[in-house]
Amino acid sequence: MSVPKLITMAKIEASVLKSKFRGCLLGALIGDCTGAPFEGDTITHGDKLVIQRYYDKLEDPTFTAPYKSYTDDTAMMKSVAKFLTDKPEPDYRFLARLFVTEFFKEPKRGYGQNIVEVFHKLRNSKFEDVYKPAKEQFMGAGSYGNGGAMRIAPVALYFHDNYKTMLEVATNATKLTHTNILGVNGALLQSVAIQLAVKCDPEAKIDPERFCAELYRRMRKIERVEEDLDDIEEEDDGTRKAYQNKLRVVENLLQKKHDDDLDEEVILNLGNGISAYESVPTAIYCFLKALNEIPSIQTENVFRRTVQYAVSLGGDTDTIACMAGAIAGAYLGEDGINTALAKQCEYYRDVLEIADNLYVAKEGPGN
Ligand code: R7I
Ligand code: MG
Ligand code: MG
Repeated sequence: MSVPKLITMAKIEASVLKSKFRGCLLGALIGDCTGAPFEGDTITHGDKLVIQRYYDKLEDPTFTAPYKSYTDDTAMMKSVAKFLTDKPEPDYRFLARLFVTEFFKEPKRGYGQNIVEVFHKLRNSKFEDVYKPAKEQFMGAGSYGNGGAMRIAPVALYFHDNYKTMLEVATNATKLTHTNILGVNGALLQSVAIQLAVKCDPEAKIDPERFCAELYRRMRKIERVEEDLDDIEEEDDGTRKAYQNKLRVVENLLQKKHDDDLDEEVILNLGNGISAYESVPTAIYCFLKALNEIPSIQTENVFRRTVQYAVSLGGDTDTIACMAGAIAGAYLGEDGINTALAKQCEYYRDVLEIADNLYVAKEGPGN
């Protein structure tokens, strides 16, 4: 991919950064809450019209309905934020305890099947070796679910100015539950995408091709590390370059003209599943595609377009919309998000408070 470099801001003003912290976590919440009712669905052309009307209503300030509940995506993101806000240095045992406490407090938030087993093992072992239970899953292969990626936004925000530490903390935070290299690298890709979106000027239009090329450049380095490992076979190129290959697909799909058949191609080639590999690149594609108009979606608002498009692909809708929403919110900031839509979500005010606390923990109270 030899495209010109992405233009990012040299310095981010305090008020803009604060708004981006809010936008990112709010974006994740809205994607989770509004996407959850469609999780696991196959979406037909008719369903897309229903989804259009659903978001029209949610954006209408006079519309009253019971709030949309959040799921495990937000529940776990909460713990990641607390882990960064409450201690001066990363304490992964503390994070493992937060995950487990949150789960046993409200187990019915739609958690993945495997991760529930990890939580039980962590609790039963009294958190002795917090990395052991996750390593044992799937006969030692570890989970490649998207659970690591869906909750990673606070890490990308907190370390927005420190790329190396962001990758290190994201890796360790993910490995508490997901040790498969596809699960870990999926979380890294999502954190890299959010960090890059934070650096983009909300007043200037992002060039999707350049954004994608930048992600590709970074994943090439991240995935190259694995080449040194003896236990990965040379011919296992699918795993070694999984995300680089997916980003090439993203780039290719972005160049195609939109119609319903293209959505099918997206689902077929990028995926809409529960694995990180079949959902993180999809979320990135949703964000980049929604920067421009999408004929089947009637809205002027980029954030809404991102989330609505993600949901219209079906499958793991809460999580793909959560991840796409986090990236869009990190780019646009809180101002890019319709308040009426945000207010339809459970935990809306709390998420703003979490974002502000994270911002203060990072930038200091005077900023
Ligand atoms: O990744 P995880 O936290 O699940 C997140 C998803 C999101 O969509 C949430 O909204 C919620 O619905 O769940 O939880 P895991 O249990 O670790 O992974 C999810 C699922 O991926 C597992 O239950 C398996 O079905 C599948 N999976 C695997 N299957 C076979 N081999 C993950 N890793 C493997 C594997 O190595
Ligand atoms: Mg969920
Ligand atoms: Mg999900």
